[in-house]
Amino acid sequence: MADQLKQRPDGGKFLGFDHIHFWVGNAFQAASFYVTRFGFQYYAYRGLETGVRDVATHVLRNGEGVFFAFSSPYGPENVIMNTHQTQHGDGVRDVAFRVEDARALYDKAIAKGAKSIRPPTEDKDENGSVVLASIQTYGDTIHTFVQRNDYKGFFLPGFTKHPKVDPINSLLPPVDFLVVDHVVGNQPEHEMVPVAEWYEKTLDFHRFWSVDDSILHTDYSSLQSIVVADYDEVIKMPINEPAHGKKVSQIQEYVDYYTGSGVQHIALKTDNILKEVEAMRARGLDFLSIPDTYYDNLRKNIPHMNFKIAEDIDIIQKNKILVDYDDKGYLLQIFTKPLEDRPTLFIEIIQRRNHSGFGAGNFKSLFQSIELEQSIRGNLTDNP
Ligand code: TYF
Ligand code: FE
Repeated sequence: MADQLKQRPDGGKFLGFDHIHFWVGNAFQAASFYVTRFGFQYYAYRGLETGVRDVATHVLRNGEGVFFAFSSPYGPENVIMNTHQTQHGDGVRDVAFRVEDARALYDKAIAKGAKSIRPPTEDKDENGSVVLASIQTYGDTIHTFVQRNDYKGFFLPGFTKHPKVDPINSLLPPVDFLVVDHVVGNQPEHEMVPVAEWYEKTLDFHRFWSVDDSILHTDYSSLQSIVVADYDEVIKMPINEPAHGKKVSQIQEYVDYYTGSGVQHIALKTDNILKEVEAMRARGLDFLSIPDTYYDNLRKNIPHMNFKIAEDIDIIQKNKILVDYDDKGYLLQIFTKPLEDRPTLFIEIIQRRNHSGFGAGNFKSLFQSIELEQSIRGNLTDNP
């Protein structure tokens, strides 16, 4: 938990993750993948048909709390987007935070040394106004502060209601997410601590939790992680780096294929993970596999738990969902395989029952399962 609960920092509250903005090679098709496999709905659009001639953006939503935007350039003129595509492939450009006061947070971050991407602007249309401001974080990733002044339109000024109503969601079982629970950033070796310190310094985040490679290792690869969070702990950002093991760390594999730092996974929170995972499996989404021995161990530990796991363990096992617990509560989590040809971004689904951890008790089994995939890709090679 939080090391220090000092006084509330100035600059106003963080209200949560506003949206995740992906820069991709083909936003039209990437959006369709998240609709089909994850049950997102088309929400907002901006592009040629709305008079925007350089970049197409498709915005999806799931429930009231999860918004994913996908953008692609229409041509070679947008050098920043095209270079991003060449370097990173499809990836997360912007982890946008919903805030009370975008200007105040931006001004404070800049005063503390953050690099500006977009000075504060007030954007308006007939549906109200928002204030947006952006700063650079690790690698080519940015944070936009989104201050919604009771904005009533679709997503942001300049967007229209997405024209597409996809019949696929009425043919397939629904998937319901609540909010983005956390967003994880992978760093090259020796860059985790400076990145965590950047969040402490420029955004007044604090260390929520950390683990070093003595816990986070398998026989082969290892990693370290520091979780930083805002004062209210509505934004949680684990920061990973590879640690030296016998084989190339999964974090190093990410850094090699993403070409540097970037978002490794987005965790989506649900209240009914069994329903959600069965629905996503029916939609053809692939998850990491977990050996049956994991569930043999779990069953042995159940009599010693201080609470009852409400879900049926047979169904948890059938779906390869992971269970972590302490003396007060438990969490259920599962991880997709990478969602692109480059082994970079994946999604976690998480359900919490009085447990605010990240699944440390599962790390060994989880990392063995990730390494199995890494080895199938020919990337679990010896470390020099
Ligand atoms: O967010 C977390 O910390 C957990 C565990 O490469 C995790 O989801 C950490 C590192 C990793 C995969 C999962
Ligand atoms: Fe996670």
